[in-house]
Amino acid sequence: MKKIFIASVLALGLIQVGTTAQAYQDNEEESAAAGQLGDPGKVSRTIEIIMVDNRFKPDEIEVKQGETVKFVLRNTGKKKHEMMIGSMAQLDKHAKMLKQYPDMEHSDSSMVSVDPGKSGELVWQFAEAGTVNFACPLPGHYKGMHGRIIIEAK
Ligand SMILES: [Cu+2]
Repeated sequence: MKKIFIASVLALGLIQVGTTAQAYQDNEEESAAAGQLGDPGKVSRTIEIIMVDNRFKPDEIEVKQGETVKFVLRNTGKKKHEMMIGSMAQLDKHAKMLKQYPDMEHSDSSMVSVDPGKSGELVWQFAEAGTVNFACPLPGHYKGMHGRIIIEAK
């Protein structure tokens, strides 16, 4: 039984590596810099995103290079959700870790965790033009809970 379990964990690992490689091919020009935590005093725009079980609405957002955006996340679902901003590689890595260790305490400046019926905020400054991804990295959510932020050049 133990052997079967280990084999399936390895198989999942391989699938995720495959997905990452595919994402790289799709986004060859994707910037490595997803941006950074923004200064709440410099917010130029507030964008509301609704979290449902298990999707983001909207799941495609356009911003301008250098802009500081305040994301207000409203969780209207029945489960806890998270929004994490990063490259596909960063998101894949984080989701994979959570799949292996679901009870792992995790927090990062690039993410916000929102309980059902609650709201959360994430202020983010976008650096380079290109595409940045966001996702809910929680196990069972990650596959469908994805979005894209398109950063328009100045
Ligand atoms: Cu979620």
